[in-house]
Amino acid sequence: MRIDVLTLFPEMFGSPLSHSILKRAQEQGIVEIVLSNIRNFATDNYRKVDDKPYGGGPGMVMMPGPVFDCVEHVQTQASEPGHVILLTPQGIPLTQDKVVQLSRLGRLILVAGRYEGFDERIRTGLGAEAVSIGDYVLSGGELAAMVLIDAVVRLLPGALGDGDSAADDSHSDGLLEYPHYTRPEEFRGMRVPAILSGGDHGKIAQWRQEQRLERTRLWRPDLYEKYLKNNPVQEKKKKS
Ligand code: 6GU
Repeated sequence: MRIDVLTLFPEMFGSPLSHSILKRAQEQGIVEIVLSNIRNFATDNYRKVDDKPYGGGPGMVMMPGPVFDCVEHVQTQASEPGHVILLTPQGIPLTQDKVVQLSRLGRLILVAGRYEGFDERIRTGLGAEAVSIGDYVLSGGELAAMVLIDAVVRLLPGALGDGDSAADDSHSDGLLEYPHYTRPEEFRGMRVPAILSGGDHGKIAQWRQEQRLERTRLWRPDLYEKYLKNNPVQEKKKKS
């Protein structure tokens, strides 16, 4: 997969992209991540990329020209035009289902917004999709782009090490993950649940599933309702 990131702050991406799974995936050629500075596509002497909103109101808006030119420039660098995503709090929510869909594409072009937002013609004219990472406001789309990149790249074949698996991640099937324990067996008076060291793998699997249901019900009632709708059998099992 190739991921282009268009941003006014390419330096923000250095550290997250050069550690752990993202670093390894790039070294192994699983993903190529290319950063471009939108300001290099400004056309005036001040390298201006934002301007006042038509109709008035606070803040500044990202101008269409530099973003279009930057997208079109990176599109000349690979055969596929790529799926263009604008990172903005107005976008559709990024969910694990969405991440899985994106991980199946060959090329993503991520545009990180700053200021009050993008001129609307950036979205419509580029056929772009607006994506948000949650219901809170960040100072810009860069951190959101990094979140999206991390979530997508770890799903690419070969990106996770042998010991890791995306299959039983929280959210991969609509429930949160079960609680984990490692040594020591007793820590400051808190013991590992006996069932986990009992060796009965059937009982362990059942306990873990109960824990998943219970913590999802308590902490994410929204996910729990959805899960019960999709898996009506589970409810019966739980009550018995
Ligand atoms: Cl994608 N951008 C900004 N600026 N804030 C956000 C966001 C994106 N997602 C959640 N909050």
